Amino acid sequence: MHPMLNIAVRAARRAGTIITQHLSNPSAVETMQKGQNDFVTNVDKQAEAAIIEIIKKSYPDHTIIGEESGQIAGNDNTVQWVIDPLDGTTNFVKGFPHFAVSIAARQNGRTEIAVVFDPIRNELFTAVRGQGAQLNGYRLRMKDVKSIEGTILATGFPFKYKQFSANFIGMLNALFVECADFRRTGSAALDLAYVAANRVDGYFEIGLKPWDFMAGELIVKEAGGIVTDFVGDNNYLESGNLVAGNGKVVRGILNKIREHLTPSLSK
Ligand code: 2AM
Ligand code: CA
Ligand code: CA
Ligand code: CA
Repeated sequence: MHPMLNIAVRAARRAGTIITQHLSNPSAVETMQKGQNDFVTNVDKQAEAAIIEIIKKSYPDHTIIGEESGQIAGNDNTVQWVIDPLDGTTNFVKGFPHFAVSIAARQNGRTEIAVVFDPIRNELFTAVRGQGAQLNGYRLRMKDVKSIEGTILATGFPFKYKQFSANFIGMLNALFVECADFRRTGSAALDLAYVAANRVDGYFEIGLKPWDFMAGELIVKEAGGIVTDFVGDNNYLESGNLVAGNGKVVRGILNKIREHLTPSLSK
């Protein structure tokens, strides 16, 4: 196994254990408000600390960017770890059992390895650049879905960006004419992993952060899919607006959302 993937998997499993232990012991969970509709718990922080400790032990010089810790600069700034210790905190706080640990490592601006781990189902999604994506060791290959007709699409509501809610509802409305249905699971990392695993046919969301999608992006690409921003370019690292699926599904989504974009969503 790729040595960095090995470390990422070990760190994700350790974080997963911390999370599931607390799921069965809710009195030990302290929830704090970060912003409107935005929560963090002591478990997010503990899980992130455990991941950072494991990475630092093997790679003391690497730079780490975590949702809860921000950037921890290392001497070697060519390698960057991007981690979301608990993607789906709102689900976790409600006891809604759907969330994941997301860890990616980038070298010279390219994602090399990715892990999305669902500790409840014990599902480990991994990818190594150029070597494919796997779920629990089985190769993932996306299906050749021909259009968005009859598809199941995952998405997330722009809960932090209510100024886009009319645009977003417009997008849903336009897509709903052709697709079969939507899923809104509350974990962007798992949404992307599920695209790779053909559990949903496509995905789009407004305003993600790098740690939400960095691992899932590589898993989709290595399973044969593509990821774009809302106009089919690749400025999603800056904009956080993502569309994912096979080429035909992504094109279908882009065509439907086009008329509901504002200038700030057109990237
Ligand atoms: P988080 O749990 O790591 O914060 C995109 O939908 C991302 O937004 C999710 O993966 C989730 O990441 C985050 N998020 C934060 N608050 C949310 C909420 N109220 N509903 C859904 N997602 C939320
Ligand atoms: Ca969060
Ligand atoms: Ca997240
Ligand atoms: Ca998180």
